[in-house]
Amino acid sequence: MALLDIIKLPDPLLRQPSKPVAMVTAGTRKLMDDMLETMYAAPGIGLAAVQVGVPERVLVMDLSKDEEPKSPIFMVNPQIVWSSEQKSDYEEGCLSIPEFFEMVTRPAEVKVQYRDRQGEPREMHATGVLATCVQHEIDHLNGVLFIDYISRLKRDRVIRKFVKAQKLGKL
Ligand code: GNR
Ligand code: NI
Repeated sequence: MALLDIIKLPDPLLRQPSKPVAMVTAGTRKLMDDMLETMYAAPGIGLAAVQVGVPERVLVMDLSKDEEPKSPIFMVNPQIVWSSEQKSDYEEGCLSIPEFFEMVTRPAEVKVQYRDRQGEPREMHATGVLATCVQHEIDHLNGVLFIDYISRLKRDRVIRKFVKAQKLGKL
C-alpha cells in the first residue's frame, strides 16, 4: 500500500466531475486500498479518489470508532437513488479544506446504489453520520464541496485564505 497526497483548495481538480469506472479491476482495488490507507493516516472518515488526484467515481469510508474493529466501505460509481424529505444538520470538515468546519444541512437519510470492491452491485440505506459522509463524498465526484452550502461570505473568506496560503507555499 502507499500513502497518497491529498489535494487542497483551491486546486481546480476539486471542481472537475469524476468519470465513471467502466470495470472494477485490480488497479481499482489498489487505488481503493491506497485511498483507505491515506484516509486512515489523515485521519478522516471518507475520501473520494479525486482528492488524491484521480478523477474517477471511487470513494472509501470508515465510520468505526478508534476502539472498534475497522470497517471499510468501498464504493464505485455510487448513485443516490432516494433522499429523505427530513433534513439533518452536521458540522462538516474536508481533508481538502483542512481546519475549516461549518454546519451543513442535508437529507437525513439516503439510499445509494454502487458497486463494491469486487464490482458487485450493492445498495445501502444510510442514516446519521454515514448519510452525511456518503453525500459529502458523492458531492466530491461531482466537483461539489461542502463550502458550496454555506454563506457566500464564509465561502469567499475560506477560499481567499487557502489561495493566500498556497501563494505563500504553505499547502
Ligand atoms: O474526515 C472527514 N470528516 C467529515 C466530517 C463531517 C462530514 C464529512 C466528513 S468527510 C471528511 C473527509 C473528507 O474530506 N472526505 O471527502
Ligand atoms: Ni471532503
